[in-house]
Order: sequence, then structure tokens, then C-alpha cells
Amino acid sequence: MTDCIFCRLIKGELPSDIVYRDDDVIAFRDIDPKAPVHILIIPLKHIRTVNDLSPADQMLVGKMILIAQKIAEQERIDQRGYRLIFNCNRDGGQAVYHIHLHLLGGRGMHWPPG
Ligand code: DGP
Repeated sequence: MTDCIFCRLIKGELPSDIVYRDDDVIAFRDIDPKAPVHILIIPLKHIRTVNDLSPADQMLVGKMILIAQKIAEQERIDQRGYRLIFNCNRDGGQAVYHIHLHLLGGRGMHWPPG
């Protein structure tokens, strides 16, 4: 989608600090990090929210989690731990309407989240 900032970022129209890319998924550092490590894992396919996922996306979403696992290892936060989050719609705190998995680590996380 032309008006989606993450689609523009995928096309290289916006700069980003990319840490991983393949034919389905891209991962890059969050522009406004909430932890020492804050990386977003997103599908190349434009999907607005978690509500818009279908059974056909099952492999894609599983892949996003496995990529997060690998990046956590590369960033050396796997042993201390990290958090994976999908925000969905207004109450979930979603600001960008192209699904993204947040990988947060490098500090202790609070529970429950705000
Ligand atoms: P969410 O609230 O779950 O929709 O998170 C959106 C995240 O996207 C937020 O943490 C900031 C990040 N973000 C927004 N615009 C850009 C951008 O242009 N580049 C990068 N790297 N991150 C962005």
C-alpha cells in the first residue's frame, strides 16, 4: 500500500536499520526504541491488523516468531530473556496498521504491561 509507512520502508523509500530480510519478512530497528534492543519483524505482505490474519497466514506468523528467536540470539538477549508483542487496534496501542512483531530486550520488563 502506497500510504503505509512500513510498505514504503520495505520498498526502500524510507531509511531503516535493517537487521534481517528474506522473501517473506523484514526486520529493522524501531525508530523510537522502548528498550536497549527494540526490533520490529514485519511481513512484506500488507496485513492491517492481527484481526485480518487468516489460516493461510499461519506459516508466515510462525516464521516471524522464529526469526525473532534468531535475532534475539544474534543480539545476545536470548538467555536473559525478551518480550514479543503484537499490538492490535486502538486499545492494543497499535499506531502503524501493517502488522509487526515487537522484539524487546536488554532490560527487565514489567508485568502487567501498561
Ligand atoms: P505500534 O504502536 O505497535 O503500532 O508500533 C509502531 C512502532 O513503529 C513504534 O514503536 C514506532 C515504530 N515506527 C514508526 N514509524 C517508523 C519508521 O518510519 N521507522 C522505524 N524504524 N520505526 C517506525
